[in-house]
Amino acid sequence: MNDQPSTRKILVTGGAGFIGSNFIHHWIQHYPQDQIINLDALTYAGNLDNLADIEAANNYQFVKGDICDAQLVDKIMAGINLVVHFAAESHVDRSILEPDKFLQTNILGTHVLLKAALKHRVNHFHHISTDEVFGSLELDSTTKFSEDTKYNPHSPYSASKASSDHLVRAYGDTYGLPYTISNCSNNYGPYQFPEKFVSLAISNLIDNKPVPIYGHGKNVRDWLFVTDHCHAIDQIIHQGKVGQTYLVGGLTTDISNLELIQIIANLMHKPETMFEFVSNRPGHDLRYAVDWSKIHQELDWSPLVTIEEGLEATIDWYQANQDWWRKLKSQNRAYFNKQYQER
Ligand code: NAD
Ligand code: TDX
Repeated sequence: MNDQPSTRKILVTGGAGFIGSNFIHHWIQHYPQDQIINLDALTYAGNLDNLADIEAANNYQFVKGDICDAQLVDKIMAGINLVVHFAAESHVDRSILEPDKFLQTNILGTHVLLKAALKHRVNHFHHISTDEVFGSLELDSTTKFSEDTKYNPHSPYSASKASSDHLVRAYGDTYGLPYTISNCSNNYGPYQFPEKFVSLAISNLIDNKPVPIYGHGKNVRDWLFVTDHCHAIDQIIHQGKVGQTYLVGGLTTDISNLELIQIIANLMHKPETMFEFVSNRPGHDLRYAVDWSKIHQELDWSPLVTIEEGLEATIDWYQANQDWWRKLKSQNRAYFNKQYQER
């Protein structure tokens, strides 16, 4: 995008989470001249261990705080050139158990950021969103989500993200805030909290525990390796057009949850049968598929990592970083007990 000084002051929200911490690593490696401020409330999903290697770097600063705290956000926003907004409650299952937090952070928190960005004349606000805002596609169809697909969210999570997308566009259309939005598919990779399907599956299988499969397991997701996502955000920030939305997806074609578990089990040399069917997620979307041709044609971005390569790298990382996820699983035992009725 235009009008950026050579040394940028960048506010990353939610940078202690999964994608945010991968993004900060990416940015510091590629643009060491920039100053990054990471504003993160350190909810259960925020983890400073993810950034331990850069915590003392002089181009990086961590601020513990809530994006809903208007006074704090106003103070931090002064002098910021670029906002990259990841902070959110991100887990669909938790949104079914406790929707209030999702509305608070994802909708109201985004609004606090937008107001402050406008007031301080930030040059560019990039909002990270999800393909889940589009709802569900039919199984066995070839239809994909595109930038023109109508919003039709089904979970409190996706409804709150849809709402935040609308607010970002409203601030662009009404007040002229220079924004871009990306709606991406399911990310996987290092540093993902072990509640999401891939990270839960790998960590369970390391312990020879079965992977819980919701419903019939035929649900389909589009899988995006997290470094491919970080490159896409980078492209949008540098080449994207103000007021545009870009869909970002991976290299998979209609892999069901059951098939994905079989691939993971094979890569880990575990029996393919090491899963168990459990009760379905209420409102469980059947199929997501992302047409990423706009970002490919306009910004020359494509995903590079195949599902096998990405899963291999992810499995290696979870094998080598068992302290990282064991601590999180044990600290969050109450959630896992409630969600999976483990005793
Ligand atoms: P995550 O849950 O791993 O991390 C979220 C981060 O936000 C955490 O560090 C948390 O502490 C922080 N946070 C939460 N509430 C906050 C608040 N009120 N104030 C400040 N910080 C707060 O999430 P993720 O998977 O890294 O997702 C990042 C973004 O990408 C989210 O906006 C999510 O909706 C979106 N997204 C994620 C995926 C995916 O597959 N993970 C896919 C599409 C879109
Ligand atoms: O134990 C499980 N068993 C199971 O069958 C879990 C945790 C999930 N699933 C299924 C549900 C989905 O069909 O696996 C699929 C993927 O589930 P999640 O990892 O929870 O991802 P999803 O619900 O698709 O949402 C994710 O991708 C889009 C992220 O959590 C969101 O933040 C993102 O917007």
